[in-house]
Amino acid sequence: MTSLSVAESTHSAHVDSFARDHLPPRDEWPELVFDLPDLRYPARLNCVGELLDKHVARGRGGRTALFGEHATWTYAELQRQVDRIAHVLRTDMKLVTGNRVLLRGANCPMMAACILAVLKAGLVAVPTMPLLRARELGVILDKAQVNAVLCARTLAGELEQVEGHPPVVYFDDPDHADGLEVLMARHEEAFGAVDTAADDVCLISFTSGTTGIPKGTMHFHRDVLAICDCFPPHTLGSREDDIFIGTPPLAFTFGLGGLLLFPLRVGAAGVLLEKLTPETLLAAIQRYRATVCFTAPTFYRQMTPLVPRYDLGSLQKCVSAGEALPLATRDAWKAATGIAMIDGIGATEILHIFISASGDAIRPGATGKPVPGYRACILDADGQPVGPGVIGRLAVKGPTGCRYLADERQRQYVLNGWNLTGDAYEMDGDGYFYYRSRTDDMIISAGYNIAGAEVEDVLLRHPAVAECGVVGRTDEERGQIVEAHVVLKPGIEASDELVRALQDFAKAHIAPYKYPRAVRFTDKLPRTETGKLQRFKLRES
Ligand code: 3UK
Repeated sequence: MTSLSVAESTHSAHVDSFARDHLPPRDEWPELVFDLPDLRYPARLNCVGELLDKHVARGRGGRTALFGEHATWTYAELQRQVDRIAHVLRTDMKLVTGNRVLLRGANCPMMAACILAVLKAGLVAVPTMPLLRARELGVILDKAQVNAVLCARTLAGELEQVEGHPPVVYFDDPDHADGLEVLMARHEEAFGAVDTAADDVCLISFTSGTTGIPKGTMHFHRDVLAICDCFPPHTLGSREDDIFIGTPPLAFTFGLGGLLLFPLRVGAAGVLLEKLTPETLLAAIQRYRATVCFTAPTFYRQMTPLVPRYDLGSLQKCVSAGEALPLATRDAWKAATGIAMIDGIGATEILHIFISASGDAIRPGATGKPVPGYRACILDADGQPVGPGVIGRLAVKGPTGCRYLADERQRQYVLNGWNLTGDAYEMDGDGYFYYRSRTDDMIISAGYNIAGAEVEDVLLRHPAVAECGVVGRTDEERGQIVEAHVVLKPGIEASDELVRALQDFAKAHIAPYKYPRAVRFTDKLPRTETGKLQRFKLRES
């Protein structure tokens, strides 16, 4: 039997076939399943047509789409900005379909408009984290063979240090004759969404991986809509009168989905804020009357004691993702706000959340069940499915999945059609999924398997503890010992007595062999820009 090559399978709109040519071979892709009727998209599809133009065409152009610190745009205004940027990309910058455009900016309406314009113009967006340094940008520019850059003027520094970087147009730069705002002003006419194939690549998202060389994950126009049609309607229950707010950067798919794509899909509004602290996020929820919040567990922990100072009456739903949500954090947030958090595990490779639960379906300690549209199971070391009560490797499939840009690690992430996220999980008899640890972070001490997250959850319940990270430290006698790195609450002094108190507290609440034999106090835990604890740094410290 002959099979069509990837390039022949659909009629790509891409003149520059780089992205398509660098997809992994078809037999290394995960199996894609389209279990819901809503996931059957037409063969020709430009996601921006659905997310933006459709609302304007249906007479909803006057509704607010984006709130920002310096601009608030209705759907019609956002469309006008997007169309002008698309003209600049295609006419002034002479880009052809399939070209890659690197994007660099803090969360703000203009950054959002740039991303949408790249997609609408049939180009491929490569969004990057604002904090990346020249060396890291260089790797991405090279790996994705980037053709042009749209960059916020304030973030010019690191980019300009990259030798031989592609042409850049700066935004938030209204006084500069070559700035994006001046170029945009010359284009008044509408820009029709390029007639892309549903499986044309539109986004290369680099993993926020805590170690190793970043991996570019490639996603299609239909993937962008698929994530909007799984978690938001089925778990979150998003509606057109929702106002979405939160912290993750638009360059992190958690933020791209939660703050831009999900609101646009239902005609709701997103609030995009540049520099957020626990105080400013709470103040912004109050000010914008936000209804849905997306952030990481550590941010919820930091906001919890401050909640009584703000009017959060508008807030209805709180989504936590990026790392495991300790039960202690869930309970404290519920006590402070009355809101039961929606925990959800997502991954850059899969684009967004695939296991979660909300409302009455929440089971304490579990992440939840597969989001409608996704399937999940637990595999053992040989790739065989295991039943309830056995810890193994989390395996997922759905309408989206891992396709690395030219990367050998594709074969590690995909096994027999399943995406292996690198997480150790356990299922119960009712099909709920419980996070245990990253596969390579399981602590093995004197023959016992110990999940750091469980020890962290206990320590977080102690009144002296603000933050903690638990890792395995090499030990001659036991192989590894459990070591806790603890940040104390303000005003609490570290002492040997406190070490013993924390150890006794752990022994009293979980099996005593899991208690932290070593406790180290620190001012701050090392975290990525996406809120993930960098355990390897704790182990090295
Ligand atoms: C971990 C979680 C336990 C887990 C992400 C929502 O985090 C996202 O993507 P990344 O590629 O990291 C993926 C890994 O992060 N993780 C994320 N959420 C949870 N672990 N409980 C959770 N709720 O190790 C996973 O494999 O940075 C999250 C939406 C989009 C995303 N990209």
